[in-house]
Amino acid sequence: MLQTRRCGELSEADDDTEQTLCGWLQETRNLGGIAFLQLRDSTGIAQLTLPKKKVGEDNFKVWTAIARESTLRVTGMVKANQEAPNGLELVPTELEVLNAAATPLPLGVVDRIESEIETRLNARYLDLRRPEVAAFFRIRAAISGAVHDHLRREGFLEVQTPKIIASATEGGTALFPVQYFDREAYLAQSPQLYKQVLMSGGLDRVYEVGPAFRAEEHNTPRHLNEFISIDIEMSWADDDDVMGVMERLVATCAESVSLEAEALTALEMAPLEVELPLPRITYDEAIEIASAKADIAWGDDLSMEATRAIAEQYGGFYFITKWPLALKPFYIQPEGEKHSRGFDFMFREVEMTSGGQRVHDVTLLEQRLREQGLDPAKFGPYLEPFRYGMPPHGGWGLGLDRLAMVFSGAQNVRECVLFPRDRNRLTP
Ligand code: AMO
Repeated sequence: MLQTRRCGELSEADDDTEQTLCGWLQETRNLGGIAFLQLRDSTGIAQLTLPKKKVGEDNFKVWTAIARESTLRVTGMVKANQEAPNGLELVPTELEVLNAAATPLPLGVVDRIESEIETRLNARYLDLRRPEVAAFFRIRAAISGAVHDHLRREGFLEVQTPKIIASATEGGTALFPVQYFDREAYLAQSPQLYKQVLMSGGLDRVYEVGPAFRAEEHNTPRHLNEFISIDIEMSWADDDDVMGVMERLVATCAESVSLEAEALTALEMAPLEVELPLPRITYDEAIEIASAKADIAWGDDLSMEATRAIAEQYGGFYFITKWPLALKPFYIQPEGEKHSRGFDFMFREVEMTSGGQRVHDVTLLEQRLREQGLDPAKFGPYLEPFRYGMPPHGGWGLGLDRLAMVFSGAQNVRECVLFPRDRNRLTP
């Protein structure tokens, strides 16, 4: 390694030892006879103290003129100093500029001025140097780790399905076409049909964490054109069973996030508490609650206004179950004439997940395709496994980006995505 300690790792035990640190020059305070430089890496900040007499006139001049956010490698003696942050300072004997930062910076790293999110995303590499921005990705990684651990513990097998596909999964719109040699193909909107085929394959419980692409025109704080979808599919199970997996998974995520004390502090965020079981209200009940506050009738999709009214009663995470059949995709199991075994999982007014019990009877599935204006002939490879022994099954799809957003208290999903893809953004 280029360094012997990381900046945030200097401790009393290092007093009077020679150490080498690497990091970004955050700030220089030149008082004439002495200067203080702050060196930062992902673990924290170390103070470099430059007494002019000790480091020499020439070094002093050169070292105090280095541009902010340049990368440095510094060697020197560590000294206890009550006045230094963390009670320690390093007096350099050698200081090498590894890479000088040009000026001015496209985005301030320590400046108090709040920059627009678009400016920040354009200079994401600088934005990420701020601990309160990096914190979003520590929370996101904690959630992602918890998802894998939890689902494996519940016996789910991790799978990967193709992202270049021949036909739509979530209805005909919102597909990105790609040129596949001499044919037209599409980017996958969801692993939906593949994960169902795997149930016929006898894999029983599968999960996938992977990208999903939606050519939607939406430009909201919750929508992306590329997002990470956490999908499960489970055989011999109904909607209730997969909602159970969902709520236990969210409780595990909450536990993992609560261990990220530093990130939560940087975000000024109290950890979310999840107490099981989570409320389950039916769509019919939801409409009753919402219609008192919003202009809405049975059969309508739930607007933000409607879900806000429901969230007033249910607060954090909750399920809305048994949606009208007409509002759910063809693969969701009907219940009675008008209802379905489809559900949404919400956090306040934000939809986190949709899922349900699936149709496993091929005649009904073909009928449902036709009812939704889709041609069963175009779904050949998807329908075939349903003719040769398909178990009853259910599953759901959960947006990792939205999960990270609510667990980190972000107001915009883009905060929790390194390089978001939205209606206007294709770079960086
Ligand atoms: P759905 O289309 O509701 O369901 O997507 C599931 C979850 O994925 C997330 N999500 C998005 N996140 C960010 N930007 C978007 N544009 C976006 N679209 C969806 C949301 C949403 O709840 N096949 C079904 C799932 C299933 O039944 O198993 C599906 O894809 O958090």
